Amino acid sequence: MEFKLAKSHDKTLASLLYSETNGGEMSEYIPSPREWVANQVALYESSGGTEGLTLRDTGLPVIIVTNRGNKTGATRKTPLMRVKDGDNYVLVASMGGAPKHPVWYYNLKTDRDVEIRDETQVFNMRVREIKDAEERARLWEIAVTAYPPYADYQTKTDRIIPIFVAEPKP
Ligand code: F42
Repeated sequence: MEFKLAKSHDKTLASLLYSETNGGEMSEYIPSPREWVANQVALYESSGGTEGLTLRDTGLPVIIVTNRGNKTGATRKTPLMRVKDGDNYVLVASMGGAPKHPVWYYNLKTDRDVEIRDETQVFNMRVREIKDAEERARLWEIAVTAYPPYADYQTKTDRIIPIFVAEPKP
């Protein structure tokens, strides 16, 4: 019984999130399979960006990146730490220093158009992966200042943690 209630609530919430972010365009929203992540997205978005704004008890701010799945075409929503460089957002594919890139990394490589929700503000942006070593070093410093554990994550993995910058669409 409880399970059924939870499911039907999820469905309502999913369609709410869908209509909020896609303005009616047909695209199914598939929540993250990680419950704590899906819950943060649900709270953040259903409150219009007034609740669920930080990573657990760190007090550090989070944004929600909405993008398209590269195989399903579905709407995906990924909370990330808020790292700003002027008006741009820096997206760090750290996944806690795991050995593999997060799936959203491949989604953003395929479709560079994203929506970024930063609390009550929503921006349509386009991402580009940072390949230039100097540019990456500058943005990495900004990222580690905003969220110091990124430095530990980099020591845990052999991969170079990818960074995207999200810029306002031209
Ligand atoms: N992750 C970070 O990497 N960096 C951060 O700064 C960060 C901050 C953060 C703050 C709050 C919070 O709640 C979470 C935070 N996370 C951060 C975790 C982040 O939100 C992601 O959960 C994490 O990076 C893992 O991303 P992921 O894309 O690998 O997610 C997995 C669990 C996932 O959702 N997998 C899906 C699945 O069903 O297994 C795949 C979803 C998908 O995109 N599928 C594609 C499609 O077409 O729909 C196909 C993908 C393919 O290529 O096969």
